Amino acid sequence: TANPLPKTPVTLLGLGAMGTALARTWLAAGHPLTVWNRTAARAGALTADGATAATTAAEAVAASPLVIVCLLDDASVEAALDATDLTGKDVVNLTTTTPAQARARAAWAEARGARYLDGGIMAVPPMIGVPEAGGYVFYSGARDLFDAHAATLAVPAATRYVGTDPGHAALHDVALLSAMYGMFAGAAHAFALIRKEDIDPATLAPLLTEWLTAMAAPHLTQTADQLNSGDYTTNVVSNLGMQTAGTPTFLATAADQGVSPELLTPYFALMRRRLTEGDPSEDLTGVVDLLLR
Ligand code: FVH
Repeated sequence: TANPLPKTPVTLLGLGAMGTALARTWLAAGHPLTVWNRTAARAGALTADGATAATTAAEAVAASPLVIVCLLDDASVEAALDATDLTGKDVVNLTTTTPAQARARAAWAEARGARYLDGGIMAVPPMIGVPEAGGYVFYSGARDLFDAHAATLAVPAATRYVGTDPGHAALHDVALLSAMYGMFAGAAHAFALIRKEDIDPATLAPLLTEWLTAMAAPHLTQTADQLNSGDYTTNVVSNLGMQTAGTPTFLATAADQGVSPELLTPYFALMRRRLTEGDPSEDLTGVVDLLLR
């Protein structure tokens, strides 16, 4: 049998919960792995499994052509990479940052002679190395870097390349997580509504899951179509006029149940504003435009 191709050596800066999970997958896949962490003791278990621990970030960067960074924030990335020689290196930054920080970091790395790819991890550590868990990583920035290391980058989690703008991985990451928090806010309100009743939260949870799943795809697809066409009118019954007319029922129910409406009222206020300024036969898409003001 032919010898398998040698695996790309990888350097990983950052052995927090996420960095350690990433490291384990590259080690298991047979990649030579050099690790560095500010608190050196966190490398112990990985070196026992075959990783090489560098004593400085500069030494770690020098060890491999591909340098993965997974630190707390952008400031820690600057602190870790500042005294390193990035000439000729492929830097992949999986640290969560803002899109603006990612763009600035790309320019910063490129000015130091590196190719730069930014990543936004859509997974928690237990999902890393577990493809069936559904986690993945958004990547944006240098396409040639992404293509050159596609197989290595796919070891911890599936990959989704979203364009050459290095800020777009972070932007997709924050957009999805923002939508998630909106959903969590609605769910918190729903659980609060039933909390003082003889209703088991465990029976509400699957109902919420089923309902949100059924609502999500049609709503999101319709919103995207309307934003693209500029025509926000809807021929379905639940238009802006009808939905706004229904909001007092939600507020009265919250009051009756002793629940603060504070998670719902900002959205309802935007619906009312759009209704005042717009057309009752619209969908809810006009709220997007109000947020842009
Ligand atoms: N954990 C998660 O669920 C999320 C999932 C989505 C992606 N995030 C982002 O991943 C980055 C790393 O997260 P983490 O979970 O590994 O975070 P921690 O366990 O808190 O480890 C932080 C590491 O950063 C090092 N560090 C902090 N400050 C500095 C600094 N000034 N200079 C150098 N390194 C620094 C820290 O080192 P130490 O405290 O062990 O010495 C850890 O290695 C993050 O952007 C998440 O938002 C994770």
